[in-house]
Amino acid sequence: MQFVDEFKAGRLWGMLTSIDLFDCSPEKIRSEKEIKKYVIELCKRIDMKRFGPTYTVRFGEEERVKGYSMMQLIETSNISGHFAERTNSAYIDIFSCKYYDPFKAEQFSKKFFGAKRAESYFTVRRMPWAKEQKRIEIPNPRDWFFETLEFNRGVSLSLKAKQVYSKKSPYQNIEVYKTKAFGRMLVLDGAIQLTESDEFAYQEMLVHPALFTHPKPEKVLVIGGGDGGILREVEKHSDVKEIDLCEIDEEVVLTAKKFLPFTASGFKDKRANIFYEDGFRFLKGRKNHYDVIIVDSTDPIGPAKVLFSPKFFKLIKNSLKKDGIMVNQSEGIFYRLKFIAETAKKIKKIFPKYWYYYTMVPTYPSGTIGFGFASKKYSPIKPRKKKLKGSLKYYSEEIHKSAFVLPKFAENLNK
Ligand code: SPD
Repeated sequence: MQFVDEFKAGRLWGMLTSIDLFDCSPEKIRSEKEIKKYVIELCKRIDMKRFGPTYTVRFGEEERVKGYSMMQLIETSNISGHFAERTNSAYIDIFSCKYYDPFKAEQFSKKFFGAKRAESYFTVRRMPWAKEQKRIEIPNPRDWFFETLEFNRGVSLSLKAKQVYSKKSPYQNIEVYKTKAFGRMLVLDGAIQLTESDEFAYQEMLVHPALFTHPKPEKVLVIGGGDGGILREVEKHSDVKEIDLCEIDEEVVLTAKKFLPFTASGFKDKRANIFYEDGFRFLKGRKNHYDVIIVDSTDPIGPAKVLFSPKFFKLIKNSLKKDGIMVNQSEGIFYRLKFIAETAKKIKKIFPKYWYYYTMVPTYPSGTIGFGFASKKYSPIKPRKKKLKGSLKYYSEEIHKSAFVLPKFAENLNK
């Protein structure tokens, strides 16, 4: 990195990282003990020697500034911060003449304080004689989106991106970015849900294997799928007569309609009925009703965790007709094989038939994501032939068949 070389060459003498953390864990930022623990751990992570103790002062009964301020001397400079209780935010500055990794500092701080969003800024201080030198460009995290995929193993995905929308709904943080490489991008609670240029690989593969397997998929239910992309794909099947979509968060649909026309086109079809409801409640009221149920969920943490539970799979089974099929978002085999195997075990206890299959999506963790295919009667191995309205970019008969063939390390899932 040019920046490091500049440091080594002695042309820069200090770097300052300002980290703003939003929606932090209230318990953490209100605890003097946790703040001190954070400083010690941060210094270890960025290899910075501390001098003296961490000073903390509690400020104000005035609401606006209520909270702790912190100061820690470190080799060649200091770390300071303020922890604002009114807004659950933290503002941390790390200034040092010794090089450290600002991204590491940001990622660790975000994780430690359980922040939902972080914004960081870097700036450098120069030697007086370096004034005339060409300004170096320092990557500014404000222009980059980071998704921490595997914090403990140190894996993250970064995309050059500008935020165009952000809203906190009652269920989650919704963000839309414009990325340089992949076009528009939808992010929920920090996790990429789709991008304009690769979403087809996910939506087509969650929908078409089931709809090419079922001989008469007249009634289809989509659970989740608030961006509309799954609807768009289901609507390509003219044998589908009725599509219900049950999305808990209306804000996702509104966001898609405003910023993601390429998926929101799915809301225009007359066969689509939209329900803003909890999936559990919705299913309880519809027994023996659907031919195919498609679960387009976020990752199995937080609110979506229940969508991977036996209770949920039982409800789905009851809402399907006697030859019904369920397909669900089921994570990728490189990072989540254990979870996938556990979920497969749960589904196999409830449905007579189960397979895992997968697709490739460059902006998802490890570039792959898979689906569960649970069936009361039909096997997906031989897709039927039928004509679709509209074109496809990923799905084909050959892809359908090959998607169920798993790499050696994961083949037990389908045994
Ligand atoms: N790791 C992210 C998985 C996202 C699955 N849902 C995508 C929604 C697209 N309709």
